[in-house]
Amino acid sequence: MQHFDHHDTIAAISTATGLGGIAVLRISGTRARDIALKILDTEKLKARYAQFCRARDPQSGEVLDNVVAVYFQAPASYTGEDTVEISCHGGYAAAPSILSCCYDQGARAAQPGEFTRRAFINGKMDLLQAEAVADLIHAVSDSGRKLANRILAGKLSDKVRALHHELLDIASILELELDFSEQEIAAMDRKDLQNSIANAKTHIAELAATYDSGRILREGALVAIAGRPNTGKSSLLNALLQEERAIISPIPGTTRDTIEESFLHRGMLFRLVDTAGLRDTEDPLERIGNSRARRVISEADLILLLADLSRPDDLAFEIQFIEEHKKTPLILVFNKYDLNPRIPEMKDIRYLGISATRPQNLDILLDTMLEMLQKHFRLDGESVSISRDRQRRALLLSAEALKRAKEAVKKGYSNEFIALDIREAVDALESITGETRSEDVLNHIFNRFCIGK
Ligand SMILES: Nc1nc2c(ncn2[C@@H]2O[C@H](COP(=O)(O)OP(=O)(O)OP(=O)(O)O)[C@@H](O)[C@H]2O)c(=O)[nH]1
Ligand SMILES: [Mg+2]
Repeated sequence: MQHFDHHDTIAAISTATGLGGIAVLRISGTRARDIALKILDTEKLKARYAQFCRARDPQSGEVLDNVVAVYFQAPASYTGEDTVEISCHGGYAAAPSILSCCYDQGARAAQPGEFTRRAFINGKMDLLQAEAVADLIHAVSDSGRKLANRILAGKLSDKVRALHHELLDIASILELELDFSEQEIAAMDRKDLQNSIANAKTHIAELAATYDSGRILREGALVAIAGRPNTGKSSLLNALLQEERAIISPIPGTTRDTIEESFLHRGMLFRLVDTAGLRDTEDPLERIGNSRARRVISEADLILLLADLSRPDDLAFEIQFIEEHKKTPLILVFNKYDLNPRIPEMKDIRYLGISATRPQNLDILLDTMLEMLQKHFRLDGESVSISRDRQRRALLLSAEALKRAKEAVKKGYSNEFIALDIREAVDALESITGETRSEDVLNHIFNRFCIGK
């Protein structure tokens, strides 16, 4: 278990290690300005002004670099504390030499995420927003960036707060009834109470159900390319990636392993997985490949089921497959359109003809993929989804407690009893925004941050 002394002044290089034009070093805490003034050969560090000056080793007097320093006076800084940001030259030498002087002058090395942790502790942001900071840094797609920005702007916090209010209303009614005897106040109709609790539970469960969309926006959609051997799955992967990633051959059963590659289309990340062709086989390696394929297919957010237009007659396998995977969005992709442009008529299923090798209709395929994911997971540009398992678990815990509360009302239990469950539901919601917090949870969240953030 880590212990943080929040009174220490901390320092770290906030930019990534490596060659680059500039690096930014951050010092935060009550001594930040003092320490900076010892290193910088300037008398003045006026709040919010960019000060061009030299950084010097106070012990040897050696000039380390020419820098620009900005002083942010508490509480008007990222952390809410006095902070100095020093921009110096990038690369491996300049910033570390200045950082080392900060340590000499009494600053402590910042832990991963410690600046943001302080921002949270000082009320600059709640836990959801702190997590969104990490999400923004880790975002690899426009959709991930947009979601992180919506959460940073407080849109998810607003939703959780609204749910919190809903529960507090219920709790206050129960308490009011407890405080006054039945003569003084008319008790809320038990049916109404049950309905209020049921409604709150539905709203909480709805937010929990946005987890998949949040995950997709952040980490990308898992798209399984599946189908019988030789239908052109690996060819499609290569065509979309525009590189010879997977081995292609006319021999059925070429691909054994699953091959995953990421691909961006219109700001959305697809995690494309090429899989082994599905068929009954005695070949032990192919059997392993088949079971790996089945696993990816069962986890997929979207399945591209490839069928071969050069042997169009028998679609029994595909029809059976579609039947078995009704829960997952699926596109039936008739490949080798260049060999045979006659696409069979299908019912109740999205389908289209493409050629992986020619290539033809790949743009239409990509847009169809995007559209199906958007529809199924309700990924419109404005939606706010939860994005972490931690958040989902807390919501489910809250919904679970409400379910017990509703049962308790139904069974005619006393208000004290019902209030306990409601309290638990409230606590679970508060843990999401960090109103109630444990060091363990904070360590878990902030340890995943980069140093210097
Ligand atoms: N004419 C034509 N041939 C294609 C097309 N797509 C794939 N092929 C050919 O079909 C054969 C099989 O292609 P693969 O991409 O290896 O098929 P696969 O589905 O990955 O096969 P397995 O890995 O064995 O399951 C190769 O000879 C490809 O060149 C297409 O759109 N048009
Ligand atoms: Mg293959």
